[in-house]
Amino acid sequence: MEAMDTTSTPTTPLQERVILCIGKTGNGRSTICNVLSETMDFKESPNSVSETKEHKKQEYTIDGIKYVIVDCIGFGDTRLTAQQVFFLIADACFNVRDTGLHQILFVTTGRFTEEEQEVFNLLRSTIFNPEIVKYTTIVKTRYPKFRNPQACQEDLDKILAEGTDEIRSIIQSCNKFIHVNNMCEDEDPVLKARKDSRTLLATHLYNNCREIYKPKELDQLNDKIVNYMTEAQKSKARIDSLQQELKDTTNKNNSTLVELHPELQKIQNEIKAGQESYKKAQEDAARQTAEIIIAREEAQRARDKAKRATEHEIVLIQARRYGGEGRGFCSIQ
Ligand SMILES: Nc1nc2c(ncn2[C@@H]2O[C@H](COP(=O)(O)OP(=O)(O)OP(=O)(O)O)[C@@H](O)[C@H]2O)c(=O)[nH]1
Ligand SMILES: [Mg+2]
Repeated sequence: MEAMDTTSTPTTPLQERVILCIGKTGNGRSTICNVLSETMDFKESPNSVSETKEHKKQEYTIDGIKYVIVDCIGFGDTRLTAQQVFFLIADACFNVRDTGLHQILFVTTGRFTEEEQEVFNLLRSTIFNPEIVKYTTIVKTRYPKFRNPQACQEDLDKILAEGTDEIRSIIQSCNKFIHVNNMCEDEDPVLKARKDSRTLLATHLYNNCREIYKPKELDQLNDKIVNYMTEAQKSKARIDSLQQELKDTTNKNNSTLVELHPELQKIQNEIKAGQESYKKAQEDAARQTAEIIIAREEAQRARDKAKRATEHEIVLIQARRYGGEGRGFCSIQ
């Protein structure tokens, strides 16, 4: 898959080779830059916290060849919009417009997510042109069997077999697919795996990445970035003004509240007093109602008793009148 393109020219031995490291955040871009340069110049993220906030460009002489290594911002960081990522990647690419570039190292963990496909398409369609695939090496990190060519081939076959047509077309169109395992010092104290990964990458860069890719799209990218920046600046100005407005409104509300505070307190006290007196009135009414019910029941009992006494008296009178003592009549208590 040797790159052949009219926009490319072979590199002379002393000419610098520009390498762009692009990939999803946390996939190991900065680590690859360290591995290639045999330094720790690029900050590696210890956990899932994204470390590379803007692209970093450093020059090195490796095996007698001058390399310019560019560690681009990672995509997939939820704090950045797709547009911001576009701008940041495009900005890094625009940075190499004078020299052109030799190779993009597209760093992946092998699954090739939709996001990775989107960025890949962005590179092909907007930032560069479709020829970029010939200058792109896909680097799969965290592959423990990276030293075993047969295992690497089987892994690649599996990715191709399980992937969509789109993924297959991306991978097959690229310059090469390389497996590495850049373990940190805790995992591999003598960093042997990093040394071996470096040998693989450096050999590939030396042998297969000798041409410079400098498409006209790189010059036009400036206009795209300027337009994008205008939009970005407009959005930023709008956000700043909204934030100021929010701040002013909050301050105003706070001071109004402070002014109204004694008045509010008075109203609150009145509401509270009203609630208490209503509660007391309800309790009084309930108590009075209960007293009335009890009084009515007592009156009813007294009336019943008087009635019974009267009836008893009548029975006694009738008994005396008709010669009996009332025996045989019901007795009323
Ligand atoms: N085992 C193993 N660990 C790796 C490999 N590559 C990277 N790491 C570790 O993964 C973590 C993230 O690596 P980075 O190089 O910082 O990732 P990045 O893509 O630059 O991430 P951001 O800049 O944060 O977006 C670090 O702790 C690395 O040590 C690998 O191939 N194998
Ligand atoms: Mg990084």
